[in-house]
Amino acid sequence: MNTKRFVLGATDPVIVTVQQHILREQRKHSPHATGSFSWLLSGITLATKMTEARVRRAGLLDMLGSAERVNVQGELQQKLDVYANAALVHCLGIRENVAIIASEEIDEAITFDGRSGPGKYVVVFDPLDGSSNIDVNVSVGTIFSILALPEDLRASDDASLAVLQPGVKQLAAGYVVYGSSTIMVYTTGHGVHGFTLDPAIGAFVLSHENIRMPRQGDYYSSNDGNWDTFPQPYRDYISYLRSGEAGRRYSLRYIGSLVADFHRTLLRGGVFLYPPTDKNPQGKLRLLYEANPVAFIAEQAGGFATDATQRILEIVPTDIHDRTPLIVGGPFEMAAFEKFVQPARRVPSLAS
Ligand code: P6P
Repeated sequence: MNTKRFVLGATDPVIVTVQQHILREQRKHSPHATGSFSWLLSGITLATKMTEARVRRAGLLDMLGSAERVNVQGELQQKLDVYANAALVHCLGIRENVAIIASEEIDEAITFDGRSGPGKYVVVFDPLDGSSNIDVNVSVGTIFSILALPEDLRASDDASLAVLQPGVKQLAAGYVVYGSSTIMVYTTGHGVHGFTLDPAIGAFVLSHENIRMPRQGDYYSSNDGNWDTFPQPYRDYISYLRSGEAGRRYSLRYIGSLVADFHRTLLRGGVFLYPPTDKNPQGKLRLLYEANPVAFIAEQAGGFATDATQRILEIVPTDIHDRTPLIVGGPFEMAAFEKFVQPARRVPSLAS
């Protein structure tokens, strides 16, 4: 019987889905990988595709507006927040290698019974960051962080002990930005890679391999409405960026949705900063499921992320919903920032 040899890529465009990519990365770096991690990641991609379908049709499905409920943050939950959270809890709950999850929308960590021991994971996420922008059609996003379940954790131990790990312990982190296109960006510690959702085939397809932050950008990203309550070193720093002394006059770009503001900073360079303010003296952004994933991605792409006193990734959490100041950007902007906050000197020298 004649058989026709098929040479992959000879005729059809070669596509690499996020599942293929994570398996390839695992085999490259952990030859004995079982695909367990890829199975977990498929739970996240499925949940985000479910959310994306609702985000795209929010106005048609009565998914806009408030769910008339207040979450643990004291923030009015949007209907899409509730849906996005439920999608992630469901899709991760049916992955038997997920032992514990923690969500911005839920006060306590959720433990799935009987799941302890080696090869189990903890997943922390903000199901729909920036949701206050949904009703005005501004980009929103899902942010996630994946940690190993401590093998010595007993079923009787408080689940938060497994969640309260510093960012340097992350095995993987990523986000999905629901913007003009839907893009997933993730890292497992071997570079940063972006995948664009192709609605025609329902798959995240590799579109940005090995993303690197530009050494210097043209934008700073900050809510200057809080200017009067920024600590002086931050005001001096922003004035420096605006002045032209850095070789260009930086423009302000601020969407008010962390995932969108960081995605632009990752691709175009520059700096995003949410300093301490009178209203949020500890900073507004959440350490575990906003700052840590963003910091892991930034550092893997050649950037830096601090709270002005230390690397974000070295902060030891005390509570699932800890807040932190966040300054994250490219090498030039972060080296300059260090000079303005040196008196608080514990920021590791960027030159080192
Ligand atoms: P502000 C959205 O509510 C969010 O948590 C982040 O996505 C965003 O960066 C920040 O808050 C915006 O806060 O105070 O500028 O509206």
